[in-house]
Amino acid sequence: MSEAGGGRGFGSSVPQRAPWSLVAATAALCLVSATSVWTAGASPMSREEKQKLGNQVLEMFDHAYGNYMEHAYPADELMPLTCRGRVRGQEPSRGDVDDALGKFSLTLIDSLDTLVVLNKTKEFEDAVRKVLRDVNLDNDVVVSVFETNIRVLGGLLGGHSLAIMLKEKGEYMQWYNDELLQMAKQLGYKLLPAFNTTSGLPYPRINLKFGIRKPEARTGTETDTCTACAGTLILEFAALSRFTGATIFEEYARKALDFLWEKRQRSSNLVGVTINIHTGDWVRKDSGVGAGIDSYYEYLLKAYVLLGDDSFLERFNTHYDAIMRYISQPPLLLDVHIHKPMLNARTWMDALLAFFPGLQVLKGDIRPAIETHEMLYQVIKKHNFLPEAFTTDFRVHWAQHPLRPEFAESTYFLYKATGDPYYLEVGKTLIENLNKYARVPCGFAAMKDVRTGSHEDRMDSFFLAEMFKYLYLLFADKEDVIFDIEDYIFTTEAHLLPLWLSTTNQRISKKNTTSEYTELDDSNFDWTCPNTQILFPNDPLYAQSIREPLKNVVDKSCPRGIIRVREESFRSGAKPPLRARDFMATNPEHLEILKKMGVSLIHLKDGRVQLVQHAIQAASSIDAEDGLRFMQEMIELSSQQQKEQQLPPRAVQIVSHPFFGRVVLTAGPAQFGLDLSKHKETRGFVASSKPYNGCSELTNPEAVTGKIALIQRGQCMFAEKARNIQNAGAIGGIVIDDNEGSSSDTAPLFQMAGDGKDTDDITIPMLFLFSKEGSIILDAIREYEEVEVLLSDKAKDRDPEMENEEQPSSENDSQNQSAEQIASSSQEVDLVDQESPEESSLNSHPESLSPADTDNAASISPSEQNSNPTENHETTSLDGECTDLDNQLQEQSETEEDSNPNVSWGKKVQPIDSILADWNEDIEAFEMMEKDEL
Ligand code: DMJ
Repeated sequence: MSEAGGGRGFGSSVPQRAPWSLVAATAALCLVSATSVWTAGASPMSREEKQKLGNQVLEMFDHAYGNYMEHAYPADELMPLTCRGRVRGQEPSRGDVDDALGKFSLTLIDSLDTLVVLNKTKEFEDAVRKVLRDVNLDNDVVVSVFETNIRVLGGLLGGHSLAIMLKEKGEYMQWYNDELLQMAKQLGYKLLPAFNTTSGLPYPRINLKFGIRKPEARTGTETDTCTACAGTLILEFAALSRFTGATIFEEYARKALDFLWEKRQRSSNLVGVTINIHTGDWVRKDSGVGAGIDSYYEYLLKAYVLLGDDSFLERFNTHYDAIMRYISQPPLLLDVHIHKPMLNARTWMDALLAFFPGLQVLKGDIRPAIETHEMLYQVIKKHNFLPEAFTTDFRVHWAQHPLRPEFAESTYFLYKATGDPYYLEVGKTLIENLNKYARVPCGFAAMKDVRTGSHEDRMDSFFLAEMFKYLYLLFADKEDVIFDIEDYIFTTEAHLLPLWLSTTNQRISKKNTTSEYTELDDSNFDWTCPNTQILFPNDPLYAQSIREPLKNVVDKSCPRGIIRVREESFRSGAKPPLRARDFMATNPEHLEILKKMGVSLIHLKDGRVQLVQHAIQAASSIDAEDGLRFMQEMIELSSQQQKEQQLPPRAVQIVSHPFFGRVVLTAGPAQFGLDLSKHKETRGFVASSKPYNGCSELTNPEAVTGKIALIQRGQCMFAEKARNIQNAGAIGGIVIDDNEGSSSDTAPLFQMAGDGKDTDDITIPMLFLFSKEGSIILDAIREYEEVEVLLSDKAKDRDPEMENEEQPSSENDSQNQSAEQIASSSQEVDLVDQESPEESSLNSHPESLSPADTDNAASISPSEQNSNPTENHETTSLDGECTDLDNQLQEQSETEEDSNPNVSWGKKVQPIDSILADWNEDIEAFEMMEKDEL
């Protein structure tokens, strides 16, 4: 898509403005531009290069937005692999993720203010006209209240904010008469019925046409919502009230926030992930800063900035103090239990927490922001993108990456706060990776698996709302944006709301809750503005000096070695409690410890051993608590290792013109034939076999010889198909599902099993594609005839050279690429090897949980009763490299103890009854947590 008139790219001349102001909003807002402060450190980036990168971002936006408008609009989102619109009801359901889609041209609305930030004013004008002409907010469709608020209401309000700004300038939008605001108001009224609960917390979903109550609504029976879902409304709702004068919206959003505040866990000052909207009971009591809670904290601080109401800042500070005390273990941010905050609830982190360093910048607490951001960047360098979840030792936990913008957001804010050009280099890497791995001919596709580089047919609207804004602004100088960005605050979806709203229509009565706030000691306010010492240390190398010790934190991490343990116990000379990962059922000392903790072993008939905890039988309440944690660790270890046992998917990468490796399909492996994880990849042109089911001798051997044969699933065993195509001379095979419409987006991948006989005779690689992925290849054959693919365990990097590889590859080429591929994936293979079931006895954990009334149970198989060679191996080989981190932890724990004398987790005595009650809730919450999607 070409940039239409009116758009100004980087480097064009616009009237010079005043230099950056120091502070964007009210007194506590610490978002500062320090670009002029920087004098040394990482090499500064020239204006030319920044402009070049800015223009690259513009071109990428055009590619994403242009393809959406051309191939998907008026649908909600673009499906970039099949190059069409995603219309709810017409595609297989993806569960909760689809609740963002309300048949209201979501991507267009979410993109409105991005167009203005990127100086595409003419396109903005066109887009607003399309929204007014085409969008219907009255569809009979059940949508998420949270997503509709942040993306659609926020999108309309952001569009309105910039439309009136442009109108005032006198050139564009002269015809505009608050039409977007009227739509926003209409939508606001549509969302209000969701708040019809005694608590004031909104229902999680609403039917746009029928609301909640009517039978046709098909919603309104839910009992739970996430904290972020109920606590991320105030910016949009208050803006709507203040723009329109209708106070009801701000009142409802405030009421929900007040309720959440009342329900915080009073001793830890933390909130859980999920809450019952009727009773206010916490349903999930784990607490972090990522999925399910993230933007609740964000909105408390930003509500203070936008509305100038001190109570929001006080609440935020109270929560922030708790976060820094319990959740922050720099550079990690690890979930804990709200009522046992020294107890980690997980051994992994989710990608959504990547926004937190950006929020810390706004708060003015730069040091931990730099540390966490650096850790995240190293994870990205390892996997090209931030996987949806990764473990504390930085292995992939959930492998998808839906092009989330949070890390770019934090990078932008950190650059503004420090002026360190390092963050420009980080942004450059993000741009390169997006182009190299996510760009497809029809937009940008989410990563299905960051390890293989395979794609998902999905481009979420937040990619346009947020990613391009933050990347563009990162490289922009003040004159590259046609308005002053510092006059606005970013919502969680990066929509822009003007700060002047703070003094407009303030007719909402504020609840006086100040007396309820926790007394905070002075140290808490060291983190808040104004603290120019921390924000603007005189040393320009400040950020670099904080990053330096963390340089190799990801590569040299000691597997599972950096989770907080009970430091107090160590220092008092007590033995550290038994960790689940160290447990050996053959070690009498361990069995003795188990007994003390109230954990008994039951030998099951099938040879497995079941662990059951009766807290009441523990020697003391502290032992009971240790037992509780041991059981929880055992369950988590078990589920994590079950996950690791699943064979990682393989990749089918289309390498011929016009794909050039940009489309990567997720494929299932086979239990027979060439193992692509151990051997080189196979590259070749594809040809359909005859008969297509491959169940008898092929009648077209000349067509498949030297090629990768396509065969349809069904009618005979996979191994039989493999033999038939191998006999016909094929060098590989792709089985395509015969179940029309199936897709790896909606169905779990599986391995193709052998036929029960010896399959050693099958030497070619075989992969499985669901029907949707298979049809991408079949469509490509129809269109381009010659289609060449690469079968591998990880997609090959798409460097520009691949575009020159239009000639059919010779065997030599293939060998060379193989070497390259093996080299590029060796790190990954090692990692997988380390975790392979053969090497880790705990990998074969058959989890069996029996949350009987007061019992906690987990089962292990006999093979698990030995020591864990993987753990031993990993710990031994990395021992030396863990020293730094261990020291850091030691130092951190000492600091924690100094600054927090009230916390003495090891000594806290909790009555057995309350431990049992907590445990039952924990175990349910834990099971739900594992099931939950981000
Ligand atoms: C966005 O829709 C918003 O930032 C939300 O708060 C959570 N994250 C997604 C994008 O990852």
